[in-house]
Amino acid sequence: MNKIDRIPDTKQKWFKEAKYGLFIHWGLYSILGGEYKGQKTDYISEWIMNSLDIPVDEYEKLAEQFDPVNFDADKLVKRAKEEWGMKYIVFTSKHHEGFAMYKSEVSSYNVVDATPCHRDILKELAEACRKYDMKLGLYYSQSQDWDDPNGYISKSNGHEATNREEKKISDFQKYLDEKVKSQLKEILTNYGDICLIWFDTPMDMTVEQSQECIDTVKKIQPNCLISGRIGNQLGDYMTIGDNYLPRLPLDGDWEMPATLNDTWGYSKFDHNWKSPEDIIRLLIKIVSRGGNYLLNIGPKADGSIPEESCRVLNVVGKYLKENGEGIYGTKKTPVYPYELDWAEFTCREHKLYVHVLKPRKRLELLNCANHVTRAVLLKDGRRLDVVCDMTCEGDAVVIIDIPNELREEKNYCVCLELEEETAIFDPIRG
Ligand code: H79
Repeated sequence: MNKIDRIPDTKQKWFKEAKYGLFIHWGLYSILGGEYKGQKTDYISEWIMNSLDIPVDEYEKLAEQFDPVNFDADKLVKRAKEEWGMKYIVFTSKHHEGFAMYKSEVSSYNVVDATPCHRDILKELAEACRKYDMKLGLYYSQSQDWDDPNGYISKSNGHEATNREEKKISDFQKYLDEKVKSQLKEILTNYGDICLIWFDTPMDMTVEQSQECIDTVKKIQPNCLISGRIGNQLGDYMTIGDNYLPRLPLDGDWEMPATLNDTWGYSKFDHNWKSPEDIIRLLIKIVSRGGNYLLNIGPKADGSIPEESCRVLNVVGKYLKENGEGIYGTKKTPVYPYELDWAEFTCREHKLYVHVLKPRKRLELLNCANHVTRAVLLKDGRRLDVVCDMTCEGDAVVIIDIPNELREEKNYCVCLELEEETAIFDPIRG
């Protein structure tokens, strides 16, 4: 079978069940917050070095300002786990800018050697993750590196990068051999269990070069997963395009990386925050289509988390606390034949979860042909009246009465216990 046709399967229960992870984009770009010398970037803020063509030696000086006095790894991981309901964290150990957020022996362009704070941020995070039993994955930009003369640099911003010369591909191999593989070894050796390496933007990497990265990872931590963006369809799971939600359920293991506003790194200017309702709906859609939602925060340079992010994540976390049974460990869900604005569905064996996202007096599931033995409100375990019926037109319908005091409420979940193993949605008949 062609690799391309392979259904990605991590064979790892935790990944299949996790459903919700926290992406953290933090680096020197966080200091700029989308603005350099009075010039704002129109693009995602972590790309500012590239988009504004900041010369390497100027950009490197930013490290002298990095002193995150308000970064508290323990508090962040505890929050992610207990308040926000995330099951794993993915942290930028090195983004395209080339700066390592951990103590590297390979390059002194790292957070311990090049900054006044001398703190190994990754170590702090890894210790907190161990303490709270949180899985930790690491973003590592294996191909673009705007600091290393042999790393790729994207020229897709419509103009040639002025601070770099055209490079031969043979030089990329040198960068791969000398920086990437050595740094991968460091992050996989010195920080305990790493659940995945989040490779990104493979550019023109060859099959062999992708495989070399994979071999480097697996030799040290065989259970460490490889993101889809290692390139050449060699990842352990599929990584969907940034902020692109698949319209239909997808077979196999996949993950959608996404932002809360329109940038990954911190930006002073981006106030386009999604609402908690947007995020809850996206989470349920992603989960019902079989994927994991990797949702991003971009800490400020001082290590604090933007207040707006926390506000949204807190509300989503509350939904998960009350209704997590309808999210974690659920399975790809059959496509319900109608577009409803008030409900989304998830499922597991013998259970169909109706996530109610707008106020309703009653839930009518036209064309749902299951025999429902019980309907339970997840947040308090109370039983709701349910009838499996037939409409005047002869279609199957399941009707759940919503008690008076809940009729103005939204964002709750009803579990339907089914005689059948799966949800049965009849096709639309005229
Ligand atoms: O880490 C985040 C992004 O920085 C990274 N992937 C997520 C998880 C990413 N790398 N590349 N891309 C996203 C594609 C980026 C394309 C663009 Fe641009 C960057 C569009 C706007 C800025 C390059 C520069 C193309 C146009 C201008």
